[in-house]
Amino acid sequence: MSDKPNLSFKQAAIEAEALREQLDQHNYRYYSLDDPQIDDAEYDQLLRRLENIEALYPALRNPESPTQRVGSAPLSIFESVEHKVPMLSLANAFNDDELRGFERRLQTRLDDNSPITFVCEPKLDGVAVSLLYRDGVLVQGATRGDGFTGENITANVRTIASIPLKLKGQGFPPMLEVRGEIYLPRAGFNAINAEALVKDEKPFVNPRNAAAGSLRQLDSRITATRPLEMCAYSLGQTEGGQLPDSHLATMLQLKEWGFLTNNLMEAVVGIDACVDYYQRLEALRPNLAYDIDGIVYKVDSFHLQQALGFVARAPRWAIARKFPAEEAITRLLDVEFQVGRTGAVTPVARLEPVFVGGVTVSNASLHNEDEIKRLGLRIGDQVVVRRAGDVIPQIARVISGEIDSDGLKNILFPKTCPVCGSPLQRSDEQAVLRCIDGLVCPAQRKEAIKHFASRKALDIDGLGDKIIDQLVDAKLIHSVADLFSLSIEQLVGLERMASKSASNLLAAIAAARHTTLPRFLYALGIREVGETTAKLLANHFGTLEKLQESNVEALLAVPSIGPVVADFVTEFFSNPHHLAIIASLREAGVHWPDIQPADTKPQALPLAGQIWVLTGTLATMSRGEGKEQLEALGAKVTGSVSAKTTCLVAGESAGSKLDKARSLDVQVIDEKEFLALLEKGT
Ligand code: 5U1
Repeated sequence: MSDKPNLSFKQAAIEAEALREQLDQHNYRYYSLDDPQIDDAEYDQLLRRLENIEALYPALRNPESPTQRVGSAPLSIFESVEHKVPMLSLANAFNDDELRGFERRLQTRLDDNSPITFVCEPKLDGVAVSLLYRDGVLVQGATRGDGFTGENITANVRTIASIPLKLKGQGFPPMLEVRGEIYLPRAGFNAINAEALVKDEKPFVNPRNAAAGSLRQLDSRITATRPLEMCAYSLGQTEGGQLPDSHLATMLQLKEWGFLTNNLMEAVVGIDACVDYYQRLEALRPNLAYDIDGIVYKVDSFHLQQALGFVARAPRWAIARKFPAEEAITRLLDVEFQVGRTGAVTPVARLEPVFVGGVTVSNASLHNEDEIKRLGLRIGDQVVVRRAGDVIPQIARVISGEIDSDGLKNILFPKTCPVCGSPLQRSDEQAVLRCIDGLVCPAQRKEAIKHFASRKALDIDGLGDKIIDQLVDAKLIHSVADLFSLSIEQLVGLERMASKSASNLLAAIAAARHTTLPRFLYALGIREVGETTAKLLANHFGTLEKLQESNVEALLAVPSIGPVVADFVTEFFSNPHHLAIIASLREAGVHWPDIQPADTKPQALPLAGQIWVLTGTLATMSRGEGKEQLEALGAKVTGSVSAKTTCLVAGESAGSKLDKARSLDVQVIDEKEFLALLEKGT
C-alpha cells in the first residue's frame, strides 16, 4: 500500500487539522496528565499520516504542527535575548535549621507569626529556560544565561515534545512567559550514552551535562534526537489577561494550557510540613525517573511574595533545600601520582568502583600530602566517597576500626617525577610537590597539548586525550606547534583511527589556525592565566607583541592583575623555549585579529563594585584560587560577612559566616553555582 494519501486539497486540510488536534491531545495526556490513551506505535502512526499529508500538500504545513519537531537548518550563532524580568537564582538551605530560619525570616519581615502556606516541589537537575508565547503561540525559547541576557534557543526548544508549540484551551494572556527546567530523564540519558558507546564517542558525565550539551547544539536536528523534557515552574513577564493569585493555582493553570508540571508538587502549611516533605522526597529520590538535587519551597500567595520582594538576585519568598552530597563506601586500592600541566604532582586514589551520585566512581582526588595525613589514609582502607553535582569525587573519611589493620600500606610519596624521573621540589608556601622539568617532562607536554586543544582554548574537535597520549608516546609530536604538520598517514597509524576520522581531525586542526587573542593566550597555559585573565590581558594589550614586551609594572597596571599573575606572565615570555613555540605556531599559520584595547577600568568588569566572601572547604580549588578568580572578575574579596557583602560562597562545612549571611539576607551560593559563575565569567 502506498503511503501517499489519495485526497483532494480540501479533504487533506480537514484531515490534517483533525490529526493535529488528536496528536496535541495525546501529547497533552502523555506529558501534562501523565495518562496516555494510546501507545507510542499508535501515536507514531497518526504522526506519519500527518507527515504524509503535509508532504503531499506542503501549503498545509504550519509551524505549530506536531510534525515540526525535527529541527531545522543549523544556525551560525545563538543570538542574545534580554530577559525583561530577570531570571533569578535561589537561596540555599543545607539543613533543617536553615530551613526553619527561612520561615522565621519571612515571619519577621511580614510581621506576622501565622504559619505560611508553602508549595514544595522537586528541584530538577537540568537547564533553566524561558518560553515566550504570543497569543498562545510559542515565539521564543531562551537560556537563562547570566539571568539578564540569555541565548535564543527557539529552534532547539521547538523540538521538545513536552513544550506546547500552541497553548491548549483559552484564557491565556496575549503575552505569556513560562519558565522551567529542561532535563533529560534517566532512561533517555542511558539510551544516548549507550548509543555514544556504540559509536565510540565520549559518553556524557551525567543527565544535566547531556541536557545542556543537547541544548547548546547549533543544529537543532541533533537536539531533536535527544529525549529532553521540560517541566514548567514559574512565570516571567506577562501582559494582559487574568492570572491566578497563587503559585499552585498558576501551576494548575499551566498544566491546563498544556505544560508538563511536576506531579510531586504539594502545598503544605508551616515549616514542619516542609521538613516532612523533604524526608518523603529523599526516600523517593533514588527511584525517580529523573535526577533532582534538592527541593524548592515557595511561598504560595503572590500577595505575600510581593510583600517579601527580592534580595540581590534571589527572591526572599523561595529557598532551595539541597540534598547532601551522595556518599558510598568502597575500598582504596592504590594511590598513583599524576603530573599536571604545571608540573604539580598530585595523588589520585584508585578505588574499587562504586556507584555514587549517578555515576560509577573509580578515582578520587586526594589534593596533597596534608590531605592524606588529615584523613589518616592507608592503602586497603575502607573509605567513604562523596560526590556532589559535577564536583570531582572526594574521599570524605576513613572508616576506621572496621577492618584488620594488618595488610594496610602507608602511602609513600615519590622523590622523583613518576614520569620523567627528575627530582621533585616542594614550594614552602604550598603543600604541592612539583616536577620542574617543564616541557621536557612528557607528562607535562601531554597536558600542555591537551590544554591547547581544549574547548576554551583552540577547541580542536576530535583531538581527545587518548589521541594526544598516542601522538606524544609515538614521538609524532613534541610540542603544540607540531600538531600543524601532522599528516593523514601519521594519524591513520594510530589506534582506532579510520581515515575518515583522520581527515576530520586534520580539518579541525586546520580550522583551529584561525583563533582569537584571548583563546590563544589561554591556550598557552601560562600559570594562573585562566579564561578570564586571558581576556583581561588581551583586551588591555590588544596584541601579543605588546603583552610580550610588557613588564611586571605594566602588568600590575591591568585592573585585577596581581603580583603573582604578573610574575608568571613575565616569566613565561622570558623563556626562550616558549618564544620558540610561539614563533613556530605563527609560522604554522596560527593567527588572530588584534584587539582595539578596550576600556578596562574596574567598572567594566562583571563583578566590579561587588564584595564577596569565601567560606568552608571547596572541593575543586583552594580559597586562594577562588579569591584570585573573583578578583579577576572585578570583585573585592573580604574575610568577613557584613550587610555590604554581595554574595557568600559556601563550601563544605561552612559555619558562622554562613549563619551571619543568612541572618543578614546576603545571597549565598554553593560550589556548583560558583563554578557555573566562573565558567560564564559573570
Ligand atoms: N522546581 C523549581 N526549580 N526552580 C528553580 N522551581 C524553581 N523556581 C526557581 C528556580 C530558579 O526560581 C523561582 C523561585 C523564581
